[in-house]
Amino acid sequence: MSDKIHYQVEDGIAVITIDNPPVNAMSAAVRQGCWDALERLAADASARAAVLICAGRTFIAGADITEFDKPVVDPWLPEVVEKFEAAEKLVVAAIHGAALGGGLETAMGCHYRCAVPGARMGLPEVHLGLLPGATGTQRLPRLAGARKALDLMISGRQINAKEALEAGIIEKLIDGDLRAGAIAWARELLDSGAPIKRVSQLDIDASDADTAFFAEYEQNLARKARGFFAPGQIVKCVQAALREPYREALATERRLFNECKASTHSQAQRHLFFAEREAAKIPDVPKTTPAREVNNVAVIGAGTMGGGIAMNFVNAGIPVTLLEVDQAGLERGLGVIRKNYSIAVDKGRMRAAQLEQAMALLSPTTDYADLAAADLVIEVVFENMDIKKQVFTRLDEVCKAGAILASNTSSLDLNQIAAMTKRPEDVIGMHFFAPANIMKLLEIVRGEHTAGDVIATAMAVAKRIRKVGVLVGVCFGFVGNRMFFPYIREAQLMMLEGVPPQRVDQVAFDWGMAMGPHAVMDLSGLDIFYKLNNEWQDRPDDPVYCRMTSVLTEMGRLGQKTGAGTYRYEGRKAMPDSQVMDIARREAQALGVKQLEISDEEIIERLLYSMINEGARVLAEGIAIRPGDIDVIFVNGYGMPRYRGGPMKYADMIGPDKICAAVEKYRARYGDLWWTPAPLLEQLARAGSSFQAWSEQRK
Ligand code: 3H9
Repeated sequence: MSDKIHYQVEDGIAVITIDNPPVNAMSAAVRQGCWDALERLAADASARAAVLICAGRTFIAGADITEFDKPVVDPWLPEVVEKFEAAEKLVVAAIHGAALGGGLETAMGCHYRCAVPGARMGLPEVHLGLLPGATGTQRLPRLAGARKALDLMISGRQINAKEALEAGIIEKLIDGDLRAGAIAWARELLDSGAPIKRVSQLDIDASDADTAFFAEYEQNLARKARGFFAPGQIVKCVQAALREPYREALATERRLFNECKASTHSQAQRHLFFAEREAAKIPDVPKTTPAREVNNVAVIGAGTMGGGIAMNFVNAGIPVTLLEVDQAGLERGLGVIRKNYSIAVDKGRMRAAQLEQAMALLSPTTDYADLAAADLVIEVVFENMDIKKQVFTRLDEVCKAGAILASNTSSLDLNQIAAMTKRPEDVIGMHFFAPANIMKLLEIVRGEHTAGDVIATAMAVAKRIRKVGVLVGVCFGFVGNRMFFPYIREAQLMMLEGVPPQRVDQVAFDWGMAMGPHAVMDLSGLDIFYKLNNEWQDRPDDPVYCRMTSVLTEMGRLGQKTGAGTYRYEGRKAMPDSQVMDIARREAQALGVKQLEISDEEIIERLLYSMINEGARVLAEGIAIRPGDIDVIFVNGYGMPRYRGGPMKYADMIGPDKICAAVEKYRARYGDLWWTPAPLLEQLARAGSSFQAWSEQRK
C-alpha cells in the first residue's frame, strides 16, 4: 500500500488514514492507496466497517491540481469515489479542516459523513474553470437538493459543518476527538443495523428547481459570470442529474468536465491559483523572517483613498489614527467613511452596532505628534514628489524607532521619498487601488534599502486585511500602472485615428475586461492620468501621446465627476458624445494622424500586446519577480477576467512568437518609439519559449 495511506483496525473498525501533506490532495499515489485499502477492507475479516480520516491540518482538499496538465494516471478519482460507494462494508468519512472538491466528492462516496464543528466543505472547482468531475455534480443534488447544490457549485463557496448538517450533506457533528468519535459512531451504526447508504441511489429533491427556475438562473448567470465557461457546464450537469438516470448523467459529467479541463479558461484559472500562492513567496525574504508587530496604524490623508485605506484596517479590527491638515477635511473624510458603512448597514451586510464599533476604532487628528506611537504609517497625500518629501521628513521626526513608513504612491520614485528619512530601511510602498476598501490588490513596493522584515511585515499585513499583496520594484508606475499606460496610450491614439471610444470599450469589454479603457479613465478622472503623465520625468517626447487626455482635461471634462469626460453622463450612465469625436478629428488633423479602418482584432492586439511588451521589460528589469506576479496584479487590480489568466499567461497561450510578430507589424506602421519589441519578448519568440518557462529556468 502507498506510504500515504495507513490502515489500522481498532475493535473491528478499519481506520483508513490519508497522510499526504500539506492538504491531502488526491494525487495518483493517494488514489492507488485508497483503492488498495478498500480491497484490503473487503478481504479483512477483522474489520466490519471503516472510517476514512486524514492526518495533518485538513481532510482532502481536492484532486491534485498539479496533475491536470499531465496524462491521467489510473485509478482516476471518479473510479475511486465509486469504489468507496461500492464497498460492501459500511464506510464513514470523518472530516476536519476542509473537505473541498474531490475531497468532498470522496466523502460523498462514503456511506455516512461526520465532521468536527470547525470543518468546512465545498465544491470550489468553478474557481479553477472546472466542474466537480468526480461524481460531485450528481451526488450533491441527491444530498442537498438541486437548488442548494447548484448554488454551492456555481459560487464555489465553502460552508461550515452546521450548514452542511442542515443541508443533509453530513449526518453528524462530532465534538472532541474526531477519530474516536467517528469510530464510535461507525460502531453505533453497525449496532443499530443502519443500512449502507449509497448516495447515487437516492432520489433528488427538485421541488424548487423547475424549468422556469433554470431559465431565470441561466439568465442571471450570463450577467454574474459573464464570459466564464465552467458555470454553464455545471448547470448542464445538474439538469442531466434531474433528467437522466445516474449512469448516463455521470457520462455527461465526465464529458463536460473534460471540456472544462481542456479549455483555455481552466488553464488560466489554474495558473492563477498557483500564481497567487507563489506571489507570497519572496526569494530573498525567507518565510521564517520575523514580521514586526502591527497593532495600530496611522493614515495620512482622509480623502477618498485615505478613508478607503483606513477602512481596511478598521475592518480587520486594527485601530487607525487618521490625519488631515485641517479639521474640515478630517470631518469630511470621517463623514464619507460613516456613509460607506451606513450603506453596508442598509444592505444588511453590517449591523448598526458594528458601524459604531468601526467608527470608534478611528482616532482623527490634525497633529503629527499623534503619530508617534503608530506601528505602521501610510501616507496618502497628493501624488506630487515635493509634497511626499515634506511628509516623510516630518514622519522621520515624529515616528518611533521601528515604525514602518509606507507611501501609497502609485508611480513615484520610492527611493527619493525614502532618502528624506534617516531610516530608508523602514520605508516601503503600499499602493492600494481605488476603491481601496474593495479592490483586492496591494502592490508592495520595495525600495533600494527596504529591510527584509519590513517586506515580510507588509506582506503579512496584506493578508491580514484580506488583500492580495504582490512585491514589485521601483520604476515609474511600478508594475500595474507602468503596463497599464501603453494600454491607455493605444486607446487614446485609436480615438485620434477615428475609432469611437464606445467601440474600443465594447471590444475590451467583450474580451472580458470589467470596463473598457475610456470608461476606466472617466471613472478615475482624466485629470489623474493628466497629472501622472506630467509626473513621468523621462517620458519620450511624442506630441500624440495621450493627446485627448490633455485636451479634455484642459476643457474641464474630467470624467464622471464633472458629468463629462470622454463620454457625457446622464447620472452614472455613459453616453457617447459626438463632440468628442469632432475634437479628436480636429486634433488628428493638427497632428497629422491618419484616419484608419481598425478591426476588432487590431483593437485587442494594440491594447494587450503593447501591455505585454512592456511586461517583458518589467520582467527583464526585475521590477516584477515572475510573470505570474504580473498576472496576479492585473486580475486583482485592473479588472482583467480570471479566465484570461492575466497578460503574461495570455501571452503564453497566444505564443510569444505571434505577439512579437504583431509588435513588429505595428513597429513598421508607427516606428520604434513605442513598438520596439522588448529584448525578452524577441528572445522567447526566437526560442519558441514562454514567459513561464523562462521564469522556471531562473529558479
Ligand atoms: C478537483 O477536486 C477536481 C475534481 O472535482 C475532479 C477530478 C476528476 N492540489 O492554499 P494554501 C497546495 S479540483 C495540489 O497555501 P491554506 C498549494 O498550492 C480541486 N496542491 O494553504 C500550497 O502549495 P505551496 C478542488 C494544492 O491553508 C499548499 O498546498 N479543490 C491543492 O491557505 C498549501 O495551500 C480546491 O480547489 C490541490 N488541490 O488553504 C481547493 N490545494 O505551499 C484548493 C492546495 O507549495 N485548495 N495545494 O504553495 C485550497 O483552497 C486551499 O489550499 C486550502 C488550504 C483551503 C485547502
